[in-house]
Amino acid sequence: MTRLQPDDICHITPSLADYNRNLEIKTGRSLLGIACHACGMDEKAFKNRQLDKSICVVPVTAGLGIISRFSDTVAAILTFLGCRAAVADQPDVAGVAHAFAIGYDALMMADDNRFMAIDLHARQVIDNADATGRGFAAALDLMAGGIRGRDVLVLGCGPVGAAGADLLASLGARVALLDKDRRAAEWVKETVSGRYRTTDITIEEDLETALSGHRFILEATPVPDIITGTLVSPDMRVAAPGVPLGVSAEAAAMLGPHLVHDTLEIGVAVMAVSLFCESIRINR
Ligand code: 2YH
Repeated sequence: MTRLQPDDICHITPSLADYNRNLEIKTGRSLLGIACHACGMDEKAFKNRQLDKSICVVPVTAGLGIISRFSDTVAAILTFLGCRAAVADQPDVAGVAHAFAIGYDALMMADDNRFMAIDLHARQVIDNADATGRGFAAALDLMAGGIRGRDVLVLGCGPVGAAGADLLASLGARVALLDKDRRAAEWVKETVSGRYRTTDITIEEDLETALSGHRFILEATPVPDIITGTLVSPDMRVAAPGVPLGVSAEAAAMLGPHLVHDTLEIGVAVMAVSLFCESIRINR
């Protein structure tokens, strides 16, 4: 798993409004709209109910330690979405205790391996990798104008790609999987096929061949630049949650508005909406 670097995230807070506008141009929906779409949630209903919720972001010193601006940036994204969010004034256990004592509704915290949101009322846990996969799959569905019945290629069958493949299959896409470890692709195929009782999940063997046969791509590998300019076609739509970006600079320029990529925003937005969806369900 890629550990985020300060350079991956330092641009996020000052450019949230621009990023949001760009998402609207690319997908027709805002950051919150994409997150609601990933959760099968009506955006208006969500907006009306979420405003009284508070989230505490707790810095974590374990492992390789604090990433400069990580917690601030997560809190800024949550605030941008309309949540009441703040960073705990102490890290680790003291920060968790502070969040309980103050009465926050949820926590967000990350170490080197996992980034989780924890609902302190409903005891629900949301994983960032799962949320990120679902969020970018939702963005791809929107860019495609509906993915039902279409062929989608998922590159990378780790937790992000697996979650993306799952949502795409649930939306009725025919999903082709490619991973350098064929067993990872087989596992996702088996799991998703079983869940949705579909025979529309296949495995590809070769990147070039797979890309030449697909317009809609979920790029969820941690490998930089695997989609080069020569592999891009003018009608492609690419959602790329992978860090570092798996699309070369030349390919990204060719794709222009048909590429969605970020390092934190969509994943955090889907985590927030997932938390509050569950609260809405439970409070009914
Ligand atoms: O970057 C990471 C992990 N690779 C998980 C990311 C999941 N997409 N973690 C961030 C660590 C943050 C640090 N402990 C802090 O500043 O609190």
